[in-house]
Amino acid sequence: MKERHVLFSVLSPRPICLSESQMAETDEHSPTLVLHYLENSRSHRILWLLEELGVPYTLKVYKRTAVGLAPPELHKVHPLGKAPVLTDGPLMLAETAFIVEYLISKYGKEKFRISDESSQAWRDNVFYTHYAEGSVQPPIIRRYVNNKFVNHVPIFLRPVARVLFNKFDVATIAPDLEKHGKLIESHLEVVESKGGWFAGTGEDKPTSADFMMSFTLETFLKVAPEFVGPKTKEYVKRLEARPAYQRATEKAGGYLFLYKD
Ligand SMILES: N[C@@H](CCC(=O)N[C@@H](CS)C(=O)NCC(=O)O)C(=O)O
Repeated sequence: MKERHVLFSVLSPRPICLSESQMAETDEHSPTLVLHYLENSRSHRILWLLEELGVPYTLKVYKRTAVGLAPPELHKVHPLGKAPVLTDGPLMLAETAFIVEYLISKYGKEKFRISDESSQAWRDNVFYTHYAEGSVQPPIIRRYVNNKFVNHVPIFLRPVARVLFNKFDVATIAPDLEKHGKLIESHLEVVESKGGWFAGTGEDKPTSADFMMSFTLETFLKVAPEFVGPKTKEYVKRLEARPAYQRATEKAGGYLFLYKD
């Protein structure tokens, strides 16, 4: 019996199954990558990765609504209406980390991959790939949303709202962010002599952890620069200086979270 590959589709009630020959066909005729990109968002990780990979893709940029949410058109693309979403032929992929891993595994060849699964580099890469969205992004978003909320409170109530939110921040969000800032800084100190990227492979190559941590650190710097160490700042500058990163920013028509000293 022919081997079958089970592929992922959010919209399909059942997984899509393609045979070997169908897989080859899909690859051959692939015009197929479409990135649904919400402005100033996590989508920037994927745009940067696509530019690094040098694969052809179509970019669809969506503007945020007046209150900063995704527009209704993005809800037509995916049930959650969140970005990024990537389609590759018949496949629809959501969740940044999944998209990053999918792209690197399908299009990365030796680029951006760590083959030795028993190495510390492999473990660090997997850890930071998941840590980005799973652990450090939530307190960053909490502070970002709180700040936004306070600025939308009617002006005469704003001083009170500021005091209340500040109390909450000092008690809960700030200590968390401080711990994350220290962990990241000390890790970047360790990998400094090993290529300087999150996995510390010894080579000058970003891996999935770096694509994931890019938006995370940029937003960290925006909302809590007081907890971001010097090595982390240097790291963000270095990734933003890469030609592929700059092409990504240009194609997106700008990006609000670029790091400014
Ligand atoms: N964990 C998801 C989060 C997706 C997400 O929340 N995306 C934001 C952009 S940064 C979004 O689409 N926000 C618009 C909205 O919620 O309406 C991922 O990593 O893809």
